[in-house]
Amino acid sequence: MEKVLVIGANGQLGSELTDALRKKWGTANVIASDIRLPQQQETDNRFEILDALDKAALYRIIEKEGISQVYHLAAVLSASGEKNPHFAWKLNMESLLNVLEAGRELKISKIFWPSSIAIFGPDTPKQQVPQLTICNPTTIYGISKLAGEQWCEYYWRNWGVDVRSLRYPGLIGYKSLPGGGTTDYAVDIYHKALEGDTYSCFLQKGTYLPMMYMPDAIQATLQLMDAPANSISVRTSYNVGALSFAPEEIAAAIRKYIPEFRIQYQPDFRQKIADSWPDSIDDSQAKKDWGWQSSYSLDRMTADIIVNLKVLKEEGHFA
Ligand code: AKB
Repeated sequence: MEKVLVIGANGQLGSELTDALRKKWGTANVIASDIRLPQQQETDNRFEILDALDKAALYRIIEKEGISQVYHLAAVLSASGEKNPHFAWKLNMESLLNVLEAGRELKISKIFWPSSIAIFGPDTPKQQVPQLTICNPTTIYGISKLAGEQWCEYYWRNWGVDVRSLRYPGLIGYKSLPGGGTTDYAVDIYHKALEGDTYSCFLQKGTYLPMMYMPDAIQATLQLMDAPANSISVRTSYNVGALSFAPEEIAAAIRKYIPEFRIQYQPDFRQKIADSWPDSIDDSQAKKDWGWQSSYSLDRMTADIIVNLKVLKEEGHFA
């Protein structure tokens, strides 16, 4: 039985991954942590306040709880990172080094750390980006993720720390609101559609980006973490692909359920970030090594989100 610590558990990915880990390992064996308490919490759920930059506090929790797996999700994303690049670098890098050091010194058996398609830049091929390619990211978030990937491989190679990673595309979930990303429009748009508003999109028509529905992201993460160590040939971070669409295509998918929905385009500074990223990802290595396969099309994801988000909104979530 594993004892799991999730760092950054209140975030969009963190909240859903923590639920999945609780189902897998049992509520008592999963400790969620974040810099502040979650807005809602089940009484049985275990939670610790943890600043990911506080190495001593991190070590205390790991030792007190006998933690064997850490999922380190806390990060400043691409759009927020451009507003405060030095802080983004500090949080993203120092917190990762704290966790890797804990892996080495406290002998944690497995670590998960997310990378991102933000490691790619304008020199990267646009279509079906291979696992190994030119990166040259232009955002501080992308630079920190690319450096982080190298640190992960370094800890594996030199000290055998079993750290595993995925280059997530833009993640789309309906259970919580995203914060600070460039791909966030693909979450906001469903909220606006259900509120009966016109959506003002901060990316322009024709901006294709790699995206993934949250259940696929959770599935990929659990599958990677369950894979035998000798099947993991990539110790930087795996390309994982699922969807690739532009704003007008997600709007058209929504209109199948809400025909009166309208979108308008008002690109801002995030357009430049989106333009520096690829359109689609070649994930054949992940398929070969640990059997990755996505399940959701744009239409299937949209159907699922519209039904479930409508219920959440009627129940007063996000009010
Ligand atoms: C962002 O937009 O910054 C993130 C990412 C692609 O990692 N969603």
